[in-house]
Amino acid sequence: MTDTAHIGVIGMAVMGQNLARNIASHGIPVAVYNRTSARTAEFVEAHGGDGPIVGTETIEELLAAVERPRRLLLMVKAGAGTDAVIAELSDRLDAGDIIIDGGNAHFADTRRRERELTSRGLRFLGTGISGGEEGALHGPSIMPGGRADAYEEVGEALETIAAQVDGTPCCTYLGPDGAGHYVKMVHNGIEYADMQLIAESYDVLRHGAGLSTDALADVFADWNAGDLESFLIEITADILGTADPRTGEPMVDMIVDEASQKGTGRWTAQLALELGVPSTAITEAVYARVVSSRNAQRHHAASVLRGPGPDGSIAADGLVDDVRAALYAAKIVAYAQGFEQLAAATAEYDWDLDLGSIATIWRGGCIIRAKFLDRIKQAYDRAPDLDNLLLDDYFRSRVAEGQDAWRRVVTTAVASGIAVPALSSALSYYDGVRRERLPANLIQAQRDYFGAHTYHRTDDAGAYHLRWTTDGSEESRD
Ligand code: NBP
Repeated sequence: MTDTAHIGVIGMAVMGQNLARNIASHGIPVAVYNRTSARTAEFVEAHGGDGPIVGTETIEELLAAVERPRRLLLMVKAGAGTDAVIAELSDRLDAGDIIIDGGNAHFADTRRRERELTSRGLRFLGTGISGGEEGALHGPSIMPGGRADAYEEVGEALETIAAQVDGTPCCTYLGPDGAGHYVKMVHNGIEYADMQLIAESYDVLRHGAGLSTDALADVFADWNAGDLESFLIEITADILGTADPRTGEPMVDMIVDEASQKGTGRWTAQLALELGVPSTAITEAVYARVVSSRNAQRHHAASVLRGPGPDGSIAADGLVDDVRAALYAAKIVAYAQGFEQLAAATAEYDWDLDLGSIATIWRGGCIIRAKFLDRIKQAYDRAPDLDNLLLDDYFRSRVAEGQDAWRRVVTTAVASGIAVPALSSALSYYDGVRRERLPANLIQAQRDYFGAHTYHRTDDAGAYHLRWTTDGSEESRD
C-alpha cells in the first residue's frame, strides 16, 4: 500500500497504539511503525481489523505508506529517544513534511527542534497530549504548538480524535514553537496542585477528624455533585470506596505513601521561578511529593520529632463543609497561578496564547477536566486581559465566601500537626496578593543597610540610600 495513509504513527507503546486505534476508529487511514517491529506486528494482529490500519516494518516502508506532505506523529520516549527518531527521519523526509511530537517534551527542546527542522525545510508541531491511555483511545485533550501552516494540514484529524465537550473539540492551535508543550506542562503542574489539595483535604478529614474511608467516599461523591465536579474528585470517591482484594481493608490504606513524579511538575515550578511568577501551590505540590518519597527518614523522624498534644485533636463537626469550601478556594488559587504563569510565558516568548481557549480544551479528555474550567473560560470572555483570575467577579466572590472556612481548616490542621502545604501556601498567596502593604519595606531597608541596594520612598520619587550606621542622613541615588 503506497501513499494511502493520512497520517503515520511512530512508537507503538501504549500511547501510540491507543492513538492509532483512535485515529482509525474515525475512518482516518493510519500507518504505524515501531523500532522493535514485533510490537507493530502484535498490534496489527490484535487491532488491524478495527479500521484502516497499515503496519510497516521499516522507516522507508512507513514513509512510502503516508500521503504527501507526510504527517508523522511521534509517540516515543521524550528526550534522547525523540531526538534519535527525528534524526533518523529528517534525512529521509521531503520539504514541507510535518513531524508532530506528541510526547511529553520540555518546551525548550521543542523550541530547539522546531528551529532545526525549519532550517531543513521541514515543519514541526510540538503537541502536548493529555489523558493517559484512556484519553488516547477515546479522545484526549490535545495542545498543539509550532508551525501554523502545519496545523492547517493536521488540525482536522487532531480535532476529530480529541475529546469533544458540548460539540467543541478539546484541541486548538495554541501558538508558535514551544507553546503547545508549555501549555501541556502547566496543565500537568496544575494537576499536581489539584491532586495535592485533594490529598490534604482527605488527610484532614481521615487522620485529623477520623472519618472512615467509606464515609469519605460518600463525602467526595457528594462534592462531585456540586461545584467541585471533576474527574479527580470523581476518581477519589471511587478510590476511597474500594476494598483491597487481598485483605478487605480500604485499598488506599494498603498503598505506600510515597508519591512518584516524572518531572513535568518540577519543570513548571522551575520555569515559574525563572519567570518570577509565584506558582506556589504547584511548587508546594512538587515539594510535598519529595517529602513523601523520603519514607525511611519520615519513619525515623516520626518517633523523635514531637507533634502537638491531645488539645490538637480535631472536632469533626462542620469540618466536612469547611474542607469542601477550603478545597474550592485553594483550587481557584492554584488555577489562578497556573494561568498567571501562562500569561507571563506568552509575554516572554511572544506566543499570543488565548487563555480562554486553553481552559476550553482542558474541559475534556485530560486529568484536570472539570466543570470549573467553564468558569475560567467565562472569566476570560468577560475580560480577555484579566491580570489574575482572583480578580474576576465570580472567583472573587467564591473565595470571599469560602475564606473563613479555609482559614479554619488551615488553623485546625496546623494546630493538630497535619501538614497542609498546598492549602496553606495558597491561602498565604491570597493574603499576600490582597494586602496593600507587605513587610517588603523592611526587606528593602535591610538590603539598603547591609548593601546600599537603595529603596524607594512612599512620599517621593527616586531611589535613595540611608547612611544607617553613620550620620543617618539620606542621599539620592538616581
Ligand atoms: P514510552 O515513553 O515508554 O516510550 C516507548 C516508545 O518509544 C517505544 O515505542 C520505543 O520503541 C520508543 N523508543 C525509545 Br524508548 N527509544 C527510541 C529510539 N531511540 N528510536 C525509536 N523508538 C524509540 O511510551 P508511552 O508511554 O506510550 O509514551 C509515549 C510518549 O507519550 C512519551 O513521550 C510520554 O511521555 C508521552 N505521554 C505518555 C502518557 C502516558 O500516560 N503514558 C501520557 C501523555 C503523554 P521500542 O518498542 O522499540 O523500545
